[in-house]
Amino acid sequence: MVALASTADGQVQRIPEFEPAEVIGVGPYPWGVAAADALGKSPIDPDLDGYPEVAVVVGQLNIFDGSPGYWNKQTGQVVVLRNTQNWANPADGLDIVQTILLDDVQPNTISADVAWADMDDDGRLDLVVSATTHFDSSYEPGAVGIYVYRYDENSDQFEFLDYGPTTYSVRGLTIADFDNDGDMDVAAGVDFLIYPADDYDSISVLKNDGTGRLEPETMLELGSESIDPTGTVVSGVFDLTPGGTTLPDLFAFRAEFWDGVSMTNLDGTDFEMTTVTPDSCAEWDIRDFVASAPFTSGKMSDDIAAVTGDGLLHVIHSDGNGGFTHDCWGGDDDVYLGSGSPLNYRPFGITAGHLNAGGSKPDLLVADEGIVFVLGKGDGTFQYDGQDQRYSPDIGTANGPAFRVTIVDLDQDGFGDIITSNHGAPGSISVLINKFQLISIP
Ligand SMILES: [Ca+2]
Ligand SMILES: [Ca+2]
Ligand SMILES: [Ca+2]
Ligand SMILES: [Ca+2]
Repeated sequence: MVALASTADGQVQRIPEFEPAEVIGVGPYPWGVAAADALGKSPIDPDLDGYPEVAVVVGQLNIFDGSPGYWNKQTGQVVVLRNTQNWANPADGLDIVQTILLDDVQPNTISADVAWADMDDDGRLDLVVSATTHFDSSYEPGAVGIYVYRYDENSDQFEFLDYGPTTYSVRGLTIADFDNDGDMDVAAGVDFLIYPADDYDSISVLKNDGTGRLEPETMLELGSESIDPTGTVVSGVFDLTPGGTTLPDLFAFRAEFWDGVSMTNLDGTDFEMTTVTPDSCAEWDIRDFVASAPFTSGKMSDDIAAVTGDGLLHVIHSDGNGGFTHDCWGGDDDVYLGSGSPLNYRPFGITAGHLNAGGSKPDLLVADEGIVFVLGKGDGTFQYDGQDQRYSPDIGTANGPAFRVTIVDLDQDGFGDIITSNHGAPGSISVLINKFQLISIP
């Protein structure tokens, strides 16, 4: 069975369409959102069932209210939603089953991003949360750093396991086994809400001690004394030299210098820094919009996608040796997403995943108040038509702009569905079920 291709407007991939968005209230100012199969479909049937659960951070801090932002004096949370498998009625597909308060160390803590990973190596996914502070000088600051909540099979809930402090408030989170010892480690970028300040352009790496607890932070300096924090960091395979593929590398942009830094992992602790500069036709003023994925089939290393405030989606191509290339002179490496695209200095999200039948061709989804996606062609370029509304599905009445996004197959029909966290009060997530179906060609 193959997907029926459309050739209208010169486009060769069929554009996925979505059921009307289901909006679920989760609490004030949601930030990061992540999905993975972490629970069974009910407490009575707690074994894993293949259907992904959702975790969304409820930050309690309005990131769009300028610096230092508006904090509502509440502790940051993580809300866990169980996948009930009831996708015949998407309103019944997710149930809130736990609300975790990040008050384990200091109640004035703001939760930022979240990821699923089996930290304690028991075969079940745990929650990793980055924590920033409320930036209100009249209150004691929160305990910034990385929090780990492990799945407990007796309670079918997540319980506090560890807190790894970081020097600065952290936001963007990426999980990988950086030292290749079989245990998942954590890297985080500095929250740009800390701006203005100095020398915040670093990445915090916290290794797993083998039990899910975190070793003391290693700070990776991005080679400057920039006043601009790093915001988001991504991991990927950017180094194909012998031994390089077993050590996940890192990449972050430096907004102040309009460039990026490729961090080649040498041994899990030492990283070799390579500055990546765009061609003279481009300026990379990028903070939160970074994703890595194998956009080029057969190349074995990952590429980087990022969005700038002028509405351009940039793709930079790994050379397999820790470096990157970017051709903006007719090389189709940039996609203009159009007006209404992401604004400078505004944090939003980008994610890679599969939205149509091109299983080996990752697509990209961008939060830009609403959402917009582009379809990967598998050669590092993307199919997109800004005039076609199907590329910008409606997120419903969401009480806030789409902020973080994720692509995950919630109903297990083989096609990626969309979840957005909507950064308002009351805040919500929007769930858009993909209607894509394979069509047999006789
Ligand atoms: Ca599940
Ligand atoms: Ca676990
Ligand atoms: Ca490790
Ligand atoms: Ca689906």
